[in-house]
Amino acid sequence: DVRPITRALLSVSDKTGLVEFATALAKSGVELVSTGGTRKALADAGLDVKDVSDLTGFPEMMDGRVKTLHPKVHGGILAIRGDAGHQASLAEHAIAPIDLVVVNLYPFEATVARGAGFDDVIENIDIGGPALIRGAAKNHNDVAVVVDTSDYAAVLSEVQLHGGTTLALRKRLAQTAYARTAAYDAAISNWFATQVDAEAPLFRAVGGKLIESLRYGENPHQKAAFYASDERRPGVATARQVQGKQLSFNNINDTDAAFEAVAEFHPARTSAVVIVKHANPCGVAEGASLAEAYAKALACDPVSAFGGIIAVNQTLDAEAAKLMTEIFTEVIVAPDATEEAIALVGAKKNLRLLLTGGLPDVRAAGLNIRTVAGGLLVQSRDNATVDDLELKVVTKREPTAQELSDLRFAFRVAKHVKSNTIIYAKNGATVGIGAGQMSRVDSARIAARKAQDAAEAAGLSEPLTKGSVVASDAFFPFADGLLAAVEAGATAVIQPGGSMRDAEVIAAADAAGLAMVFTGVRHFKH
Ligand code: 93A
Repeated sequence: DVRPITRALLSVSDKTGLVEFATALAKSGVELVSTGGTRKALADAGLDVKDVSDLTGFPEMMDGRVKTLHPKVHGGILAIRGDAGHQASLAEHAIAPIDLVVVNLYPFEATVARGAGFDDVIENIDIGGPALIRGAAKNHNDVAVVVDTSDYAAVLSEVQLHGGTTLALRKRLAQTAYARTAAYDAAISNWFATQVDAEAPLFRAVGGKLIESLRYGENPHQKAAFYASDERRPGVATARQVQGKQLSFNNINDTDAAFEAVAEFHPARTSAVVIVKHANPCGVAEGASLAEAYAKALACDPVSAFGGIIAVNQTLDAEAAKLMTEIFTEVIVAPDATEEAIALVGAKKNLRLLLTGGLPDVRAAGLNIRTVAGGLLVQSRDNATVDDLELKVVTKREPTAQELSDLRFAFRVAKHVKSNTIIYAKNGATVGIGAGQMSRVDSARIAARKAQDAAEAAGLSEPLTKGSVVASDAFFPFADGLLAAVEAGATAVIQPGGSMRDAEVIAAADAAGLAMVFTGVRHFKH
């Protein structure tokens, strides 16, 4: 698979190491062909070098914009050596084969970096160079391509050792070549983006692949765009939108919160529904069916659920879809949906239906990134799950089996609610959610207040927190938060533990006859 080099085309902007390389090639009997500046540099060094114009029969024209763009050049590069038809074409059109293409491109990136003006930058977009590189790399079976001065040595050593280049080297060079043209075009498109939109460099800084520009950000005066970063994780970034208008920035954020939360519930174990509003769940439930789980989730806070986002952990069925279309909802996101469910949702033109094709793995590693002024904060995802935690009973009373099941449920939900979080839960459903308060006692009170409201709306005599369990995303620093939960009627508690005053909190739990378990793991979310 060694290919001798008879003829080389050299056309380089960066002339580092050029003369030495070309001299060595010439010594090995290689015929040199070059474009204007490169030819001059080689001729000045005393080398015998042909002008590309001698090959093409055309002068370089239009200020050099057209130099090598000619069939005499590209035919010589692209012709398959072992193909009789290609060989006949070479002969018919008197095209000389080119076995080595040495090109480095107009310094586009450097031109942008030195702050050159628009026209100057445009002139530094190389057209002929990438065409030479891509052609030679495509035909790497016969042709070697060098885009990086640091590869001159590798080519020379093979020529000296084998009298030509090996396929292994040509393949490696082809890969390098396409990496270069890809990066070059990316640099051009990124620069163009800055000319179209002043905020583009900011967005570009986040990396990832643009999914779409959004109409606006969190507020209408903010610009926004949506980027993909991990195409393997099923979720809002990879979902197929079956119907409905374009998602907004807030829709995407809320849909993500809902779907990541519902993924905590294994679809083989239970049907689960999460309803999200303003990035926080306002109702979460599991049940024997999605319809049952939805009804239970909705009952937690039907007022907030209006205009919310619904996530389910199983294939959306008609029974659930029918219930969900009864009130105004922005988005439904599901791993999949039956034809019947899709048709039912279809009756609501504005309701978006997203199908993700699966559930994300809650235990998977991943990154969580946010901006701070002038910086980025990066952390690994919170991939802890209550299923993997050893729950330690710290009170005199052990939780009953039902309490334990609800405690696990509540802690699973707490992970997905903004801190400080207090969750009241009963029979596999949230009955009161306190989110995002600066004081844990306030979260406990708000959650109880919401449970009271829901009970009144449902015409119940008792608040739903009566006989519930309570979860806290972080430890109770004082007994007061726990006492607020007792007052609301909770009978069992799940929390990380680890406060300086754990003893005081445990004593208060014992005094109230509560069962309390520690998880040893905290689920802050801000
Ligand atoms: O202006 S171009 O896009 N048109 C061409 O046909 C062409 N062929 C080679 N630029 C072209 N090149 C580039 O010229 C090469 O990529 C290289 O960067 C440069 C070398 O020019 P010179 O040999 O005149 O210094």
